Amino acid sequence: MLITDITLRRVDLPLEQPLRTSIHRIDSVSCLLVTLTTDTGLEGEGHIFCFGTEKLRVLEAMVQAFVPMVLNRDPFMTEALWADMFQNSNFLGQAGISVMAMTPIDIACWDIVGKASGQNLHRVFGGSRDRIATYASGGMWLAASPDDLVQEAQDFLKQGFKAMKVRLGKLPLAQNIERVEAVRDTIGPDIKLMADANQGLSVPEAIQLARALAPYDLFWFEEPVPTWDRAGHAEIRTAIPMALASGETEYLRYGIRDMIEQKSADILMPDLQRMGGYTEFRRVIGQMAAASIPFSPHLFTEHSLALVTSDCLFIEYMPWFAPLFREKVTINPDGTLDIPTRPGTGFTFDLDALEPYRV
Ligand code: SMN
Ligand code: MG
Repeated sequence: MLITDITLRRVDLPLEQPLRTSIHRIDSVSCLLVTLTTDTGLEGEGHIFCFGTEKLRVLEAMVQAFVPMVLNRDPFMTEALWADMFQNSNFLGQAGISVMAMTPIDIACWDIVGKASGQNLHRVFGGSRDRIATYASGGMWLAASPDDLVQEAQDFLKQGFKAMKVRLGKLPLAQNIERVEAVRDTIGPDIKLMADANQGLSVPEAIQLARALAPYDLFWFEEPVPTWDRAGHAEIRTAIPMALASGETEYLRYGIRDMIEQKSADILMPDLQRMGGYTEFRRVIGQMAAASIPFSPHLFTEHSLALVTSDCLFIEYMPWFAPLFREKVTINPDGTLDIPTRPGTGFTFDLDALEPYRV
């Protein structure tokens, strides 16, 4: 089987209102859709995203730069293609845009592998279960007031979520505490609650805040300080009463290795587009397993379902990418998501519905 064509599409998905975290200002979710065509007629799909269409063109240009090395390749030879794209990125840098651009190509190749075998990739990679716990992440942003947080937490409960994540950040200590308290009081003791500071704190601030949050039984405290401060992560981790989760901003096995070596996190959160796709993410699953560190993939609700192993704690439920696909994920009454059994990733682009959002 050979890849004969590659099609790139840009779509800009609007949000009801701009979102804020400590470090993000998000007006729209801008996605690059990549479709590989093969000489058998099988097609594979993958996507990456950024915030804003200006940067989307940068991602697109990098994917285009890989096209000559993708055409006429066997999509089953994922290791070889990944290694070639990675080596080819050396001069521009083997992280950031280069790695992100490898991602949709790698995912699309695996999508073809799954479709060719008639199996979902979760089974191709070694199936572990048919459902996985999820947590609500599409809300409780930094601009939300405590009253807004109460409302959003109630909405999440109504939708069936048994776990949810609130954003914290560079706010006065009392305000950060008030936010967590408002949510915990709303959801009661049996719902899991996570808090994400999005790198917004200093080490002493993070330790002070996390200790003050002890009464609210956080399942994890996420990304307290900048991602490059791995020693700071480790210092916080040993000083606080709850699990520290981090890793969404790291690249590849090397970033995750450094976090493991420096004991920076109790729970790791690799991000599919910063791992360069399934090929590398699966290596990283091995790394994390060897270190006995459980993981929860960052964002990418649909495409991360294939990566669920016995060490996966949660899939993040972020609704951003749902409009891309014909198939929808639904929350079961027990707060889990079904892992699809449809071939490939199990998700296919809804190109007709996306037509109004093309840029
Ligand atoms: C997050 C990351 C990127 C954009 C928005 C929110 C957040 C998360 O860190 O973990 O969901
Ligand atoms: Mg986060």
